Amino acid sequence: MKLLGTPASPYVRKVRLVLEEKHIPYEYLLVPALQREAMVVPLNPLGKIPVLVCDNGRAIYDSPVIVEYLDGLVAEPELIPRTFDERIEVKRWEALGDGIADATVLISHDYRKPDAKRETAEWYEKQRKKIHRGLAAMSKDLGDRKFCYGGSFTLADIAAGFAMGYLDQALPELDWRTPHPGLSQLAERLAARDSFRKTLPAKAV
Ligand SMILES: N[C@@H](CCC(=O)N[C@@H](CS)C(=O)NCC(=O)O)C(=O)O
Repeated sequence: MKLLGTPASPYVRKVRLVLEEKHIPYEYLLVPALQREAMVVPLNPLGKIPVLVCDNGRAIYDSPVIVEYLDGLVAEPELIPRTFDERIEVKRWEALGDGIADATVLISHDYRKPDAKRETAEWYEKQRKKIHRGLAAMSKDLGDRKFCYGGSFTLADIAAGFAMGYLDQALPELDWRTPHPGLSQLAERLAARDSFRKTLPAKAV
């Protein structure tokens, strides 16, 4: 199977973390910015990465669907619990991670616009509040436990890990570690895993 993406995309990293944790071999196809439309739109009408292309040509998007597909394709290690309630809880963690990444992407992309085209201070505050509230919910739910959900590593840990990693790279000035020491320790544990080390981008965009 092939994964279309770029190292700068947090959602691509989330999918790569799942591929690495499950030891699924894949070909990583880097999509240059100028070729995004030509390469991605025929596979995903929304024009977004990541896209997973199966060996039979089936294209799967977006990242929550890809992740669910991969977890069903290869049973072990189980990243999304099979039990209904547990599954929903882990997917809620995924929604928190995705939401924090969404707000971070918006801010980080806006930074690169010329001053006259930048969003207002209120807009920035609104996005930052989403990040802070998302982290506060993660922090509360993590408590003093080792894993985000249950007694083992799941997609919930990947969700928290990719979102915190992206925050560190894209908005290094936002100090989330001081108010959330438990999350900070979780981030250190996750960063030491092979999957996180292997997928750490040189630079976030
Ligand atoms: N919800 C999507 C988000 C994917 C996404 O927004 N990807 C960005 C790159 S970080 C993209 O391709 N943006 C191009 C566009 O929106 O046209 C997912 O989880 O896969």
